[in-house]
Amino acid sequence: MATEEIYQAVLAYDEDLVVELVTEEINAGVDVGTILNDGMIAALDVIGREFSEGTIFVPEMLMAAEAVQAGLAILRPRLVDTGAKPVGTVVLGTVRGDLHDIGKNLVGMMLEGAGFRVVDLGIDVNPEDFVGAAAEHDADIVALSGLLTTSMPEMEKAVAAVAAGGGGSSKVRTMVGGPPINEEFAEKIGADGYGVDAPTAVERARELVRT
Ligand code: B12
Repeated sequence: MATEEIYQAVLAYDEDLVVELVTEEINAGVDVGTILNDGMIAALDVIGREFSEGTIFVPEMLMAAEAVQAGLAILRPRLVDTGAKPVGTVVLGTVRGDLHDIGKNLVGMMLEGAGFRVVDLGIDVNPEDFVGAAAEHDADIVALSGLLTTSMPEMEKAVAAVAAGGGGSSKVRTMVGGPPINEEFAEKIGADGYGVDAPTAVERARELVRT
């Protein structure tokens, strides 16, 4: 089964093969969610475990990430082009000190697919830049991603900065996510929403623009 082959290709850091197999799977009509979750994200979880165990190091983790990014680029049009009407604007970014962006990118694609305009500020974003972009783009939501435990205090600072309403953006709501984040933490830092994954991010964003 080719989804299993995609999983193996990520674990083999074979970017070209990932691209080839993802293209094949899409053409064969395989569900995008299956390719994503069972193929690519499942492999990244293994990579994370191997890194924790010390059997692989940062260069290998980076190669696996690049293979997944290449596969995601092929899935992107399927996730984004739904023709949905604009429902709101989301400023999105990974918090200061954190360079991980695969999950953020996925959240961005799914939000776009659900009809949100997404302004992606990238990685390592300062609290002031979230505030500035929210005002500039008249955002409804600022969505913050963080993968490191050291990102958690940065997330708290960014949420506080947005909530303080710098730049006249006091109506802006905040939404947070990433593996070290949970509902309790989101509540503790005063975020308006938390999502465990990209589909939940879309649900939360819809709720936030409705309320
Ligand atoms: C790939 C990877 C890297 C790549 C990142 C490349 C890139 N372009 O992103 C590289 C090699 C650069 C890297 C570097 C490092 N990494 Co790293 N990395 C990973 C790895 C293997 C995968 C992350 C990933 O992309 N997952 C797949 C995506 C789709 O999942 P996700 O990010 O969780 O996103 C989903 C949800 O969380 C949610 N979500 C995410 N964001 C948001 C935002 C909102 C608003 C919402 C609602 C939802 C949401 O939706 C997403 C989609 O479903 C993880 C292990 C793991 N399995 O998570 C380690 C991991 C995160 N890294 C780790 C570490 C330690 C590091 C380094 C410190 C290593 C080092 N010694 O240098 C550096 C840090 C660099 C930095 N300053 O950021 C640790 C973190 C430990 C911790 N608790 O702090 C992990 C967990 C590995 C481990 N087991 O030890 N890493």
